[in-house]
Amino acid sequence: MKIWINGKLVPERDAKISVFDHGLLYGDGVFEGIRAYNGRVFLLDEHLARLWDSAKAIALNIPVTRKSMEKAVLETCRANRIRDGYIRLVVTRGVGTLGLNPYLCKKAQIIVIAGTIQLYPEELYRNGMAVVTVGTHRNMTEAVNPRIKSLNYLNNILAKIEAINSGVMECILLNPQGYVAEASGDNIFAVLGKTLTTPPTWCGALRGITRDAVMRLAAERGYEVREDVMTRYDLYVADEVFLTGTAAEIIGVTNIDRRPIGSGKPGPVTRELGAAFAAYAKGAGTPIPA
Ligand code: PXG
Repeated sequence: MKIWINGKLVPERDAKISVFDHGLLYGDGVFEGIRAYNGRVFLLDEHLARLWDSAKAIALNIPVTRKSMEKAVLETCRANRIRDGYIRLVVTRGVGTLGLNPYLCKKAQIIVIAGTIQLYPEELYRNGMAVVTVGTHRNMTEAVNPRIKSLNYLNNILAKIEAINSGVMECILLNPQGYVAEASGDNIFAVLGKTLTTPPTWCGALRGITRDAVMRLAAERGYEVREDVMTRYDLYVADEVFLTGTAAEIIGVTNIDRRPIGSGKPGPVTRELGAAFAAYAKGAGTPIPA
């Protein structure tokens, strides 16, 4: 595998960063997870816009232009012969001292990895997934704002540990007020009749790029799409619940805290939007050069 690191493509064994990088020492940096479908990088502009916004929020200056970052992503895909894959774009604060001060870090480091990902086993996409709500709350918006896609994922990892320890693969995090925020690496939707509801970002949800795409596709298909405050009750009584994310794509949730959701199988709306998303993803995106 060839890795892009600071302007060069190098073999995996040479792709190394300093132990003084604040990305490692403090989780100080930002990232994106992006998919490629059918030889195209899906919604690359949207991912780069979010990366730049995350960087701005943590006062991190990305030392290249958006255009050259786009080139780095496409070049890394080309070098690894990616047609369908998963791209991890990481910007760290860079090498600094043994102290928090980010302004002492010389230069942000840019890393692009192009490989593959499978988040959940295929069987769960067919039959639906069981999840639990967990005791670890989503960060409050005035701490590390959940809208920032930062390298600091311990909050999500602590939640994920609780899920796995209770025998399921994914969890739902509530915000400090007890309202539904999102899953550990996915957004959440509930379907009731012809209405889709997802928590607003101020409740502690990342503005997911898959979330945005699904909201658009659902509206085009005549569903009412709302962002509204949600409690666990709204999930328990929904006809269908599904999660969205770049890595997860669209996956039905059929059991929450031991309550079966709807029929206990992925419902018709989840399947319709899953198919619509797959069709859209195949045709959209920035072509990877041959
Ligand atoms: N919420 C959070 C907290 C995320 O990290 C999403 C929602 C979905 O957003 P997109 O833009 O991808 O639709 C994410 C992104 C993993 C993993 O291994 C998941 C993400 C990123 C990196 C790894 O589960 N999800």
